Amino acid sequence: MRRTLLLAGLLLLFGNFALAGEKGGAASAEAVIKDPGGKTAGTSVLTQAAQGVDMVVEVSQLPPGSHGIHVHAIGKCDPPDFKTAGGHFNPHTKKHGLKSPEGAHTGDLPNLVVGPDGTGKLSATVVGATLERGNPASLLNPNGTSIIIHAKADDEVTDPSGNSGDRIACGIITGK
Ligand SMILES: [Cu+2]
Repeated sequence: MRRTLLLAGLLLLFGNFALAGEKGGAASAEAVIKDPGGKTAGTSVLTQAAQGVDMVVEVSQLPPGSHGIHVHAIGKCDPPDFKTAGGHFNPHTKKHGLKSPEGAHTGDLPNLVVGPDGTGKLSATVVGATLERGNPASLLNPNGTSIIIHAKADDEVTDPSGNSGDRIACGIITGK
């Protein structure tokens, strides 16, 4: 009798885990970031957090300096201009800029700083986003999303893109 109960309990537990996995979608995601020539310029790992999605981006072989970096609204990275990635991911219809009084876009992030050796790392949270599929704020929504790195720094206030210039690298965010 006790063994039967234990077995039933275990089945219930595993059943719930399986259900949570399906309903909640991926708990993590990744992106391979490529330059306009199709060469890998970096990677990103994204994990679900309480306030949004934690994101770590590591790049190499990029021009030194500060670069605007955002989550864009479409999961497409067609070279060479990466325009197919669309505008910034903005499910809550705010204005651009972490310093804007009417901001920010969910996809807005602090600038990525690339050192003299061409490498850089950014750890940030995509506040208000989720990896839960079926949620309008999901980075894994049916249109997909992408990470874009720009030629210039984002001034963090000018709508819609912070004067950050051309798109120099792009990576499609995919669930694991
Ligand atoms: Cu951008």
